Amino acid sequence: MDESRWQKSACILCECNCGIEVQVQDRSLAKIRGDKTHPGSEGYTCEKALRLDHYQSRTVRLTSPLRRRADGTYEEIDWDTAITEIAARLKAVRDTHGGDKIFFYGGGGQGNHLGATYNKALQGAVGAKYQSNALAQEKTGEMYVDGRLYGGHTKGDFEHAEVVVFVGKNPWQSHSFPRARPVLKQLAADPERTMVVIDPRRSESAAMADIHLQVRPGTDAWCLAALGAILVQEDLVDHAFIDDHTSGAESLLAAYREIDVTDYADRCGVPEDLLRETARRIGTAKSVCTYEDLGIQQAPHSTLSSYLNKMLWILTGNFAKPGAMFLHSSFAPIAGAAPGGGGSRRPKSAMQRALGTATDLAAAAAVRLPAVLPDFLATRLGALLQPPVAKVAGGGSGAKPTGGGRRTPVTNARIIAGLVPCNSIAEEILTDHPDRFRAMWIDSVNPAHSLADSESFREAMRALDLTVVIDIAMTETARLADYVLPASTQFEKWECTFFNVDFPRNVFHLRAPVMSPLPGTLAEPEIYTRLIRELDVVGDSVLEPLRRAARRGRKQFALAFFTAVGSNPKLMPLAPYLLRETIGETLPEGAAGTASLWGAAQLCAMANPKSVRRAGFDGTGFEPGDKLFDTVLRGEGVVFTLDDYEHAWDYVRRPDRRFTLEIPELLDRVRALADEPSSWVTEEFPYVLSAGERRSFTANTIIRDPSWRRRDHDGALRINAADAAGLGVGTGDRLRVVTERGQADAVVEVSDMMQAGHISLPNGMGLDNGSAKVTGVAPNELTSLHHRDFLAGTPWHKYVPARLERIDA
Ligand SMILES: Nc1nc2c(c(=O)[nH]1)N[C@H]1C(S)=C(S)[C@@H](COP(=O)(O)OP(=O)(O)OC[C@H]3O[C@@H](n4cnc5c(=O)[nH]c(N)nc54)[C@H](O)[C@@H]3O)O[C@H]1N2
Ligand SMILES: Nc1nc2c(c(=O)[nH]1)N[C@H]1C(S)=C(S)[C@@H](COP(=O)(O)OP(=O)(O)OC[C@H]3O[C@@H](n4cnc5c(=O)[nH]c(N)nc54)[C@H](O)[C@@H]3O)O[C@H]1N2
Ligand code: SF4
Ligand SMILES: [Mo]
Repeated sequence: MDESRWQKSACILCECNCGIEVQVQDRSLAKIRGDKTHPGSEGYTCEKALRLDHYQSRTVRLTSPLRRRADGTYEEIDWDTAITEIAARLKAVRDTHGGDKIFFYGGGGQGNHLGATYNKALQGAVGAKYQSNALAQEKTGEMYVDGRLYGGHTKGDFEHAEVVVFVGKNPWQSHSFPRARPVLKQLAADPERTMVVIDPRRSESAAMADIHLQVRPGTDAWCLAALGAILVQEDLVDHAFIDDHTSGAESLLAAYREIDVTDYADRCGVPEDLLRETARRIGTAKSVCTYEDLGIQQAPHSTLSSYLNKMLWILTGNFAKPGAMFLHSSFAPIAGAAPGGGGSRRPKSAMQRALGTATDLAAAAAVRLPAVLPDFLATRLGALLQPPVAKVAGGGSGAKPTGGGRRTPVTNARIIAGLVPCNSIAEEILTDHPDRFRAMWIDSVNPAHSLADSESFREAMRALDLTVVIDIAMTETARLADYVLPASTQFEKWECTFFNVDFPRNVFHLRAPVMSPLPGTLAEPEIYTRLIRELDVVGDSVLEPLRRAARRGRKQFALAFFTAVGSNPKLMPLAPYLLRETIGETLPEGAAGTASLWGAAQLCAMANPKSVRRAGFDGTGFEPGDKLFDTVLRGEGVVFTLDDYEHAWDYVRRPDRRFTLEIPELLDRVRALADEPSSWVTEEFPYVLSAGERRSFTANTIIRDPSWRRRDHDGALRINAADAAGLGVGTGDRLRVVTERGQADAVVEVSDMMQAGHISLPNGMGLDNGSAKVTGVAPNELTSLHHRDFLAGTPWHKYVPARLERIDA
């Protein structure tokens, strides 16, 4: 490999995955720049991408599978031994307790989802039924609301909106949409446009905003309810939109009419006049979009706040037009379907097309399709065709409005989007209940650091019969596992993410490796493939005909593949593995692991035929999917769907394409706000600690080398000047933070960002990198499991009651 050339890749530090170009020298990323040809990021990166070599070559890497000894130390074992032993132990758990007792956590981080497709296949191979990942401690409340309202994920057109509302979101630091900083700067500079930020803290974004609603921590529900109430009471709602595009508005509007705006303004600490000015601006703008994030999703009333936030743009008709909100396509699901399920017109017609395609091809090839194929395509394949958050929570025709859905086996917690609430995981394990989980499979995540109440999680891991971690480093979680499997980094293998959430152009980027794998490591697709082979769940009688078809050509393969899984639905969960073992063998050297994306590309083309065709992938039958797959294999960012603004309606998963506004269990909560307390601190713990703020040098726990941070090296505890003076401390001093669950010492930064009574610590700190030295506070040593949302079970990381103590005493 010519190492001085620029190679295309992407940043892996947040879900934007900005396109980058790198030069490699001696296995390090010697030069990094933004990729101007990338259709999403267009050359943009933030300062963090330029420090990616701290991930690639300054992480103390794992280079051999490790097995835990009885005394808690680890010994190196070879890959064959690891695969054989782990497969045997998985089988033992499955045969003794049932495959559903093997719990899967993670599967991908901010940059690596390719392995997750094979992780799903392993779940299928052992008969697992329960899984989760970080989305179930942030996004499941919003997913629930999205599922009930319209059955899809929404995003905003921030580049063109006249009014943008950020709710508990600091995009200057955390990004989450392409080219966030230039977009924010333009918004702030344009006198015709208004930026609203709802945040108790004067964040970088709040400081740029035209309107900053500086709520008291945790009181967003009152703030958002008051904004909606003003829209309704001052008649700023879009009646035509409500009449034409929604159902169930009456009870919602009635609830808003009853709200005492003056009282709610008082409760959230924002002047009533400012709330009225904001609501009027929202109610009269040509276009409005909103972005909600952790500030409400990890705070009291989070699911309710998501509902109230969405009403701001729905009541004002801000959907499917420039500058407004939209639903979008997805290349592949990032989470599963969940309780309820809306009647969906699009997937069904997509299935009919798929069936038509298969039938035509069968006729051409003079093959008889199995009789079960129509049924299969209408049911099983349909589930796969759903976008990430479709069918999240009922609504639509035939679905129970309560969104009953699946529950966890021990604590009966609600499973949303197929994910067990993160705060329930330890509780599902630390019990005598016969249905408790017995084994845990952990990949590309660090739950012993990222889940609330780290001590409970550590106990849970120790209580299990088998724990396996796949990671590149010996993390806080890996150190508790029975087996640790070393992965190649995201620059040493083919990778991609399914964070493809844009509109009207949606971008998918499959990245090629920029260097060879570190000896001893394997890419996840290879790890899973070896394990599934060892589990021996698919015989050669299935694989051989598919291999032969793959050698004959893509069309023949497509037909054989869909026919095989159609006639034997048990093969469906194993589809990524089948593809890897068959069509994977026809792909360029080292790229066999991308085979699952052939299936994803086919399903994407079937689910979004017009949009995929508009993006340039045309033809009949399986051709569009094949073309899409071949194009992504070039290793560049690819626009895979192209829409017009009004096409956003096509993504609404409802037979009548109407939004279902009434969510009874949340409406009850809206009404209850009038009489509820709006503060949860106590005399013993009088401060609100936000445990896990995004700063210029935080990136979850992806970079372990502390020297990557150019600022805020210690991860300071931010505190308001009056509070600091009261405690007699200044910047650089240390304070002890004490919560009901733990305590930690932190370096103080007196900051005018903070309001009195509110303190904050950054996320992703408290890691070591192979030595005992740890920098900063690991936030979840301070958080508890029981502080969580009533409906989604999402944690209150942003609202941890705490007290501060001087250390010198
Ligand atoms: N630099 C950087 N960027 C990242 C990441 C990272 O680690 N570092 N992580 C990525 C990930 S995984 C995610 S999920 C996103 C998260 O992105 P954000 O949600 O934007 O990140 P946070 O800083 O955790 O929280 C946002 C804001 O919520 C505010 N907040 C605290 N309490 C409340 C409250 O009660 N009400 C309101 N309205 N606001 C409150 C905080 O002051 C903060 O400014 O960032 C992504 N981007
Ligand atoms: N208190 C508090 N807790 C929080 C948050 C908060 O704000 N406050 N934020 C929450 C949020 S929003 C999120 S998203 C989570 C994030 O927390 P997690 O979901 O646990 O994810 P990461 O911290 O990103 O961990 C990524 C892991 O993947 C490993 N890794 C990197 N590359 C590869 C690879 O190619 N293959 C494999 N197998 N592994 C790899 C890294 O070494 C690291 O161990 O944290 C959550 N926890
Ligand atoms: S951290 Fe996020 S915004 Fe910054 S370069 Fe990486 S992907 Fe882009
Ligand atoms: Mo996140």
